[in-house]
Amino acid sequence: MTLPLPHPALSATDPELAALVGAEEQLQAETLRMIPSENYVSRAVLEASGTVLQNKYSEGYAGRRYYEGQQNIDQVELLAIARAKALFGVEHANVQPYSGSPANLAVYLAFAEPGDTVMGMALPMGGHLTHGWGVSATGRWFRGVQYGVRQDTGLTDFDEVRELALKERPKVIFCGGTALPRTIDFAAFAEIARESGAVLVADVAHIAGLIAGGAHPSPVPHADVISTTTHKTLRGPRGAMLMSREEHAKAIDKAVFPGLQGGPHNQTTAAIAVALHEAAQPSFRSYAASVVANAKVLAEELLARGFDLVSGGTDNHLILMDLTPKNVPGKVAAKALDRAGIVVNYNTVPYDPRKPFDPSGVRIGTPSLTSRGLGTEHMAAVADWIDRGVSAAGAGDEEALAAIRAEVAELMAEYPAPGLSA
Ligand code: DSN
Repeated sequence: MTLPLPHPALSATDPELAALVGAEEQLQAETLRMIPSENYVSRAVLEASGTVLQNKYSEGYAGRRYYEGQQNIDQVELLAIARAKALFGVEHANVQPYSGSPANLAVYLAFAEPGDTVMGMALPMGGHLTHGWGVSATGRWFRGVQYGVRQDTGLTDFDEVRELALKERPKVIFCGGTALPRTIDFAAFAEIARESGAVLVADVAHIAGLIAGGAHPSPVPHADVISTTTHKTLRGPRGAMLMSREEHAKAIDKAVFPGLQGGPHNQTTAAIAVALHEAAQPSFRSYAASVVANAKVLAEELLARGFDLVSGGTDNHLILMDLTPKNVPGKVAAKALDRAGIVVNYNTVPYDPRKPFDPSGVRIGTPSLTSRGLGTEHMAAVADWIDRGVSAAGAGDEEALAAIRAEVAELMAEYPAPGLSA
């Protein structure tokens, strides 16, 4: 399939917008996309999210809606729920949250009152805004207490987590985050949550696809609630799900609707159902294993080139690099790599002396490149490009960046992206 993809109605009605979509297709096709929370969805997922399901209001749940005409919508939502339950082995699934932040807000609404103490990993340590960080509503409306990682190992300090939980007695403890390169020990968090009387929420947004594909341990049966987006390693549309034991089903459903949201985005629910179907296929297990294998080899290749990796490497899809020893700030490196056709994001590293908008680190990951079919044999080249790109960033060498961009585009042309190819 040649790019841009045909969008005949859009091109006829709004050529200006169609041109932007076409340019984005081109950009996604010719660059090496390494933001660990991004991916490529299949044509099937894209098609499902662009259907007339868009036209329907469906406040409520299947069989209990506030609008008529739900004959098909109920089936769509029930299908998505059944597939989520089967794939993750959970008793209850709510597929209506609009995205990860609303999903997490619904959890607070279900289990805490304003002013209650809640606990999660601090954002600069690898947590998420919605895990009680100060600038987020969750840190303003609740009393957020935050744990981190050890400075010497970059790993969760469970003694600190336990001590804090027993001292502060939070209503809710979140585990998981956005910049965690290591396996999450759900059992250890569950023990602490039990001891301190908290509800344990596993936010597995980053690793949901790895869990579904058997490449990361499951939070079932340790966590009371599992929160996830659907568009990262799970390779679905931009959306979210909350899963739990049956005992929490009512509280969660009530919190999502009518507690927090209005009508579910039915076109997204349909696309989630498709993604869950895809994730249940044997090929998805190979995909998940390859994401991790690629990340591990890439980490080794980067270490061999003198990069400092938080925690010394990775167990999953994500690598967090501290560029301090390279004398290049994370933002400078990320912007230069972008010009070189390698799309990453600048990121704080634990105990970062620099500011979040100008931090020391860069966060990279392998979900997207693995979706295109790149394997461990390509990771030396990827590490080389990153190494040359970071050096060029430090030296202000635009020619070197342009040369990398051409090499990247050449390889990408050989590995068409799902959704952008036939
Ligand atoms: N924005 C997501 C990420 O990049 O990890 C988290 O919400």
